[in-house]
Amino acid sequence: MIKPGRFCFAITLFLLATSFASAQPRRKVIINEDCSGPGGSNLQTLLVMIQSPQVEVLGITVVSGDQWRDEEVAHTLRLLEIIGRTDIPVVPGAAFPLVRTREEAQLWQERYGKVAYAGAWDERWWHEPFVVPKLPEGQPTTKPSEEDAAPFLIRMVHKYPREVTIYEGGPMTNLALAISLDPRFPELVQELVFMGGSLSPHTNDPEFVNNPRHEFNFWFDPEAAQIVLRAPWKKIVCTPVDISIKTHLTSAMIKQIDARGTALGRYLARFFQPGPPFDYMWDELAAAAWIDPTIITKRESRYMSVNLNRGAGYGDTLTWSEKDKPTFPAQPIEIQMDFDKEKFLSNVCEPDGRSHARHSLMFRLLLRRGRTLVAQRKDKLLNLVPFALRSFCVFLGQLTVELKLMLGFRLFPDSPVRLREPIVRLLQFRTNIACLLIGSDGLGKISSGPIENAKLQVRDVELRIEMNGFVKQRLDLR
Ligand SMILES: [Ca+2]
Repeated sequence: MIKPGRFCFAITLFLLATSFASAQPRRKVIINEDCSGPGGSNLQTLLVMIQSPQVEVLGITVVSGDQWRDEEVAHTLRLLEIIGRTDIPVVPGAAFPLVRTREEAQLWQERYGKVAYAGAWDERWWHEPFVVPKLPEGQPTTKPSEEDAAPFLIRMVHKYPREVTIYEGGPMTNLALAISLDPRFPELVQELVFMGGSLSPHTNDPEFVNNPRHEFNFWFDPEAAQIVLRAPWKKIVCTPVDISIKTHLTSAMIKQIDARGTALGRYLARFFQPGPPFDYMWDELAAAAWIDPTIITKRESRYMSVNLNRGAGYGDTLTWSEKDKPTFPAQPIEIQMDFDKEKFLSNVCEPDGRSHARHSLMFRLLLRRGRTLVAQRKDKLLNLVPFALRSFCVFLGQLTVELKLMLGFRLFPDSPVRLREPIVRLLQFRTNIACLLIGSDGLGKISSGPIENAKLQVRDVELRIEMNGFVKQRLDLR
């Protein structure tokens, strides 16, 4: 039984935590990403950014790359539902590269050799561009933004001139389009941070061993990369293949994440694919290094471009030093070459055996769920409400299972109610424990009393609350 006093105390704690979190201005970022999923480097990068208390994600602009855009948009929407951050706009961008096509890329491979990985074009999982296969993590009910990525990017940097970082983790098509529409776009951006390019990675990975200058994001849309790299950004930071392939998300780490028992932990564990090339933390590293630059231990400055000749090197990374650079307009790029593995990835155990008392940056960012939910909108008070309610419901969800053992619970399966009623009732009778189970029909059922098997009952449903039309939170209990 939850005592009213304890409930109010919990709410007060949430409010206090919230006010501290919003005391410092957060760094604004737009994440441009080829959001393939479920799980994996692209979506884990969204988590790294969204869950950092120092970061305000203005939006996620999606581009075809690892998968087709529409499928990526669906995976992104679903992930935001799982972590309760549907307030972040998901903005669809380019469905196709500027010039290169799948057919051309196939002919190119017949002539110059097969690439190890071709993203959305890859015949191993090929489907038509606008088909969205059934999502194993569940279909999203939220919708993407009606605005296109390029106008969104331009609008945001005019709204917050020189305050917004553009994080680029995929092919650069959306950025090239934004630059073409508004040549002032790069000047208005604080800095460009991107994962892409390859210099001389030390690896036996078949994707790079014979082609060290080949990298997928550049290869998929070389012309877009060229447009972006020669634009007048204030600062450019590059995370190339060279450093990315030194990162591995291990099964042991996933086990620790899963052990937290959260919906997000379960999601990450369920869709984790061990071993190269799936376990490289390509894009997470670029994001984490922007959040905490001290994890980078070695940097180099180079000039960078892309090979646009339609020969064997089409799409390859070109770099020069200050002394030998060509005469075309270019600017030095900060290239990350090595990082502090301990700080980035390793969890540190306490000497007394309490495991994982101090977690790595990556572990904390992947699992820092629910701490940065608020202060995104002008009316902060309204934002406090879903934060508190959501945290309460997380508590409630856990409590339901625990109470099964201590007191016992029972569902009333024949009493469907509309979404609004249970939560209003919950607020009116704060001492009552209620669990709202929502089926795909949008109807909810209140539970109370003994329950035979809570785990089975809640496995395929989600907890969702709605009040007066403006408070909506959902929690996936799978
Ligand atoms: Ca990516």
